[in-house]
Amino acid sequence: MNAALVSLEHDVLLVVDVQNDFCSSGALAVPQGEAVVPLVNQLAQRFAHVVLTQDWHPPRHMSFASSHPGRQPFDSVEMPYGTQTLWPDHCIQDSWGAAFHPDLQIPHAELILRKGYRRQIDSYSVFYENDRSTPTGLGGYLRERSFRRLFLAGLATDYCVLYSALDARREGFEVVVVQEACRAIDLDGSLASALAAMHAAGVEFA
Ligand code: VGL
Ligand code: ZN
Repeated sequence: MNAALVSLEHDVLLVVDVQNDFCSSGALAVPQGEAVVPLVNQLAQRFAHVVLTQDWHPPRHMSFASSHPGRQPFDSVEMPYGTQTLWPDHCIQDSWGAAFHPDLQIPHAELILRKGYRRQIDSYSVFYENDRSTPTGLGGYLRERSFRRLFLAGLATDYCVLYSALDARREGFEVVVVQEACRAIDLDGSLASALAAMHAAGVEFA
């Protein structure tokens, strides 16, 4: 990606869920999750505007397998809003796992957006919860600040980054996914289908 192509005024870098639980020693480790940290740090220096997001669940969140007796992590269950993958307990509010990776260094980040704090609904996208209709408020924030183009980096490519990128397109933003600064969980081919869905939605890749 050419730094000269970044508009300092209308571009924003969205750093998605670079939290301990998504890194190697975390509860929902994304393979090589921590490898994005130095890349994201460098990338952030090219942007005047950076937003960080944090997966932020209360204890006994309904996306946790432990909230469904007899179910295992990575099973699927039907929730009132649709099919939900069950995860190990992760990113519990104010825990070590929910904290940003200690090497993440983006002091000029202007907003930290938390999501997934309602016990009954998961939220992969940073724009809408998994019912696809409850907004996080980020769309309004970005519009009010006149951002037009979103660069996405972080974890995980096939969940939070995917759903955020698709919703951002729906909200009318240009979207660039910085693929080398993302890592995937890759359950049953979910990375390949995520890349295809993002291409089809007009997401660009850098
Ligand atoms: C995520 C699974 C569960 C993500 C969050 O940020 O990609 N994935 N919670
Ligand atoms: Zn989560």
